[in-house]
Amino acid sequence: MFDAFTKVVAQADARGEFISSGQIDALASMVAESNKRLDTVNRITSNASAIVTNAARTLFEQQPALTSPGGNAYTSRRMAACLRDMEIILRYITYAIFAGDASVLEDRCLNGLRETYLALGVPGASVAVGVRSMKDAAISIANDRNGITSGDCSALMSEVGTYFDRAAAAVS
Ligand code: PEB
Repeated sequence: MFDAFTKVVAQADARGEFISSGQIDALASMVAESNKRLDTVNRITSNASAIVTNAARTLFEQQPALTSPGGNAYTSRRMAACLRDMEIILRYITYAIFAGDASVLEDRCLNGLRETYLALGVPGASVAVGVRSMKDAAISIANDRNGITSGDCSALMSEVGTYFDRAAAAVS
């Protein structure tokens, strides 16, 4: 598991090189902008249950077969497993945003997830729809301009988007 700093160290060491000035500049700007990152993690974390519930509701409206008899979210046991899975994925995404690196998400959540869903008979493409719906909600909450010092969050929001995209791609 890496963060943005240890990733740079591991890459430099693999090449037997010192850390370059370009890498230092990139990390220095990440530190300078870190309040935005922590606020983003805080906003997504404190709205996690609404993000999960709304995304699940949207998914089940779009794919009613999931909650009908025989569907993968039919019975409260499967429904609970589904909501739990979406929450797990969102939680690992908040870790990746915090660390500024996707490795925690890749290694501890997405690695083998497609195969797990295949084995369980859970439709990965439907999970991906749920993840994309969480992406839209999380970014609109994190990027809400109300009541904050206004600044440019476009780079950070696109970084956040990439973690959701990775999760969706990993299961679909
Ligand atoms: C992954 N999900 C399920 C299981 C596992 C995971 C390992 C099997 C064991 C169990 O039921 O608890 N666990 C989960 C995860 C990590 C982990 C992400 C990462 C660290 O450890 N059903 C739907 C939707 C979708 C869904 C499409 C969006 O209709 C999910 C939610 N996951 C779902 C369902 C089950 C499941 C299990 C329904 C139960 C399947 C079953 O037992 O029939």
